[in-house]
Amino acid sequence: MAILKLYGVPHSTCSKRVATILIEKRVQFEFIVVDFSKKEHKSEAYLEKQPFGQVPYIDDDGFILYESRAIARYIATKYADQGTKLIPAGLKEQALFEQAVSIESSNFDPYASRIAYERIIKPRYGGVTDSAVVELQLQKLNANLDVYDRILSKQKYLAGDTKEGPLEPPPYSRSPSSSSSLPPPPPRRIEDPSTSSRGALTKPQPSLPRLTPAPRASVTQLHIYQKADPISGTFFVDPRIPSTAFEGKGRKKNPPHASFRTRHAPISLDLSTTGDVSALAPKANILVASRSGNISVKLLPTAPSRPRIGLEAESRRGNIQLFVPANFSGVLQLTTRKGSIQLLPAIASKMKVLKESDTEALVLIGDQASAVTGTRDMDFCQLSSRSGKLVVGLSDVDKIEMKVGFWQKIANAFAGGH
Ligand SMILES: N[C@@H](CCC(=O)N[C@@H](CS)C(=O)NCC(=O)O)C(=O)O
Repeated sequence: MAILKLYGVPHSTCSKRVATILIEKRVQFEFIVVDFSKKEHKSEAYLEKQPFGQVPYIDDDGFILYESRAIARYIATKYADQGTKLIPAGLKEQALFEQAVSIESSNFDPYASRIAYERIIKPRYGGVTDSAVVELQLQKLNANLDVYDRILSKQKYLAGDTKEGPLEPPPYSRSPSSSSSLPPPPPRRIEDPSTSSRGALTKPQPSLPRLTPAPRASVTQLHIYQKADPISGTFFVDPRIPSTAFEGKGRKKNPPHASFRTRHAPISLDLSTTGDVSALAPKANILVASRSGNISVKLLPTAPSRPRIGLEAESRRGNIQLFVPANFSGVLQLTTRKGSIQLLPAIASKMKVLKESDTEALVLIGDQASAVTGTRDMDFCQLSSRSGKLVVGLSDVDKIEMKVGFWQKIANAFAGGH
């Protein structure tokens, strides 16, 4: 059977709605980008499939279906026995589920989508936000969110107390890092992160966002920027949803599926991937960047069935340390202009140096046979700092020796130490 094709646009809410369900139900799919700039969605050929000239639609082995909620329902029913259970059994439970679905499409989406259109889509295409429209829609939305709060003060979820329920409205939920000024995310339902697979519905934390260290997708994408607050936590990145980060200005060649950036503050992360290896998105691209903060990344051991990691860590003045697991198989590229490079003993004994100078090192670690077939099946970590120190080690074996600083020496002296 042919792989399901999802025709959509990465930043479109409706496309993300369908992608979210496909991921929750663990259905392999191919995301085919419809080029709005070429008006592909208004072409005769496209209108044959989606007569309203909108995204998304799916082609499931020749079966064409559009309307994102109808697609979501079709996927949830077809794959009822796999992935997250989304539609409850039982007459009354299903009726309450339908009620919640309807609440989203009548009392949330019309307002949120209008605000998103005015504030995000319109300016992107050269238009000007109509703040009177935004104000009015915000008022209506906020009034409805008060009702959400009222419902959720009596029951756990919008559909009742059962865990199965509609996943909306994650597409408009704001990631903790979002710098846009969308209204506060509507769902006030808070789940226990250790049991939840729906982190997008949890209340965002103002700083130090931390996701559960379970290899299940909890938010569709995560892009965190903190000016002065540190970022730390454990994150499993799934590369199957095309990245929407860094569109337009500051566009990156390999847009990251997750990014963690600060201006001055340190970043300390444990990273891994989740989902399955796919020909479409073989690597989970992760960007970790700080202007002057120190960066510390530990890659967690990853099963061969998981996607490879494409890590880019950069700091202008900060130091970067990377620890890789014993089963790491990949290429490391380290570059510095005025800083230094240090490869700790255990990792140094496992690596093959491809290129080395005072300012650059290119090394291969692990299964060297895959290097012959190219780097697609390997991890790739690129570390660069203009004046900071780059240190790479093997997790649990290599140790970084902390130099005792001036103030520490004074403190030790007072404490009777050296
Ligand atoms: N009710 C439809 C709405 C589809 C829709 O509005 N799609 C937007 C993107 S989120 C679109 O294609 N806009 C372009 C247009 O209408 O020309 C669904 O849920 O699929």
